[in-house]
Amino acid sequence: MPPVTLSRFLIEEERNKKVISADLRFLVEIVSRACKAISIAIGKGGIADVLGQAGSDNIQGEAQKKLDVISNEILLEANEWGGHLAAMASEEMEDPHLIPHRYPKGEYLLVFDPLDGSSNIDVNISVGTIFSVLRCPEGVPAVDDKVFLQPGTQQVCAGFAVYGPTTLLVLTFGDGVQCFTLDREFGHFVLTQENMRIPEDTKEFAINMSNQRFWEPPVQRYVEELLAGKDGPRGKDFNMRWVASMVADVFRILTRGGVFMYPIDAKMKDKGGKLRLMYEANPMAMIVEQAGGAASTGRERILDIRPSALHQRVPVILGSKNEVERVARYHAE
Ligand code: P6P
Repeated sequence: MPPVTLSRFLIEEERNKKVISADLRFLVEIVSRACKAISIAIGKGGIADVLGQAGSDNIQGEAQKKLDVISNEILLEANEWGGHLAAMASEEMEDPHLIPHRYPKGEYLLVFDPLDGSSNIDVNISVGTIFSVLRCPEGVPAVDDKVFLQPGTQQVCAGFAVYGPTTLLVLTFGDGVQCFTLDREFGHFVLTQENMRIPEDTKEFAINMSNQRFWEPPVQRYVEELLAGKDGPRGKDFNMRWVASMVADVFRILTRGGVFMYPIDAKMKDKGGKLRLMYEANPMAMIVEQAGGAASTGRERILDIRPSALHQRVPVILGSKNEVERVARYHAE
């Protein structure tokens, strides 16, 4: 049987399973082509002078890398003419990008982190693109940031690309999680993993240990028990991984289990956390739950959060269900 390309998979999801609309299928095709273009831009590295700082800051007050700006532009230009979107929002822009009047508007909202983990770009470590698709509420007086403020349970699609040894595209429409690998020879994405599942137990955790002194007691207790290994209350040894690219850590967890934590800590308590709800935590939470995992702030299910701001930050504990539930239990005690 010939390989199932992304296009064929999407047609069959639309035609046979009625899981998606023609416009949503088109949206994902466009985003996948933008991810291909980003992969090519990143792959040029120092040869094409795309590394280093852009000389500007984003809404988060973070210095933008040239590739942050390039990736954001690629996604905006790829999506604004298609007639499938009402607006877009991005980590790299304070306000939503409205569809220019010269183009038709559609029913969907696309929100994305165009280049997640970009601090790893200059040291050649995997980075990625994370995106989330919502429906634009009908009859709104104006399309502004308020139309994006919907809980993660309202997402109709979530996905991320990993620009690593291979370029991958992980997708869910709420009907399981699929992974596609970019065939660079043909230039299309091919289905390589269907219905990905996260083991409910794990021996591997991911956290930035340099923040340990800032964590709240439940996270201190949880990580101390992991570090105590088989001599401690967990009775088994654990391994640790921290790529500092959420897409890479989450893909590893989708592949072999694990728990990823970016908890609230004292040095960023006023900001609400490190990771952003709308275009990091929510899409990853949908994907992880669709793969049988769990995603919590430690105190509530991430997908239930009612957003108050477009660039809102939240604590994130996600991955193997039994570990996430243990961390939540420690917060409740
Ligand atoms: P730290 C990348 O900047 C990111 O948003 C996530 O991809 C990643 O998990 C995290 O921040 C890394 O944060 O503090 O370890 O550099």
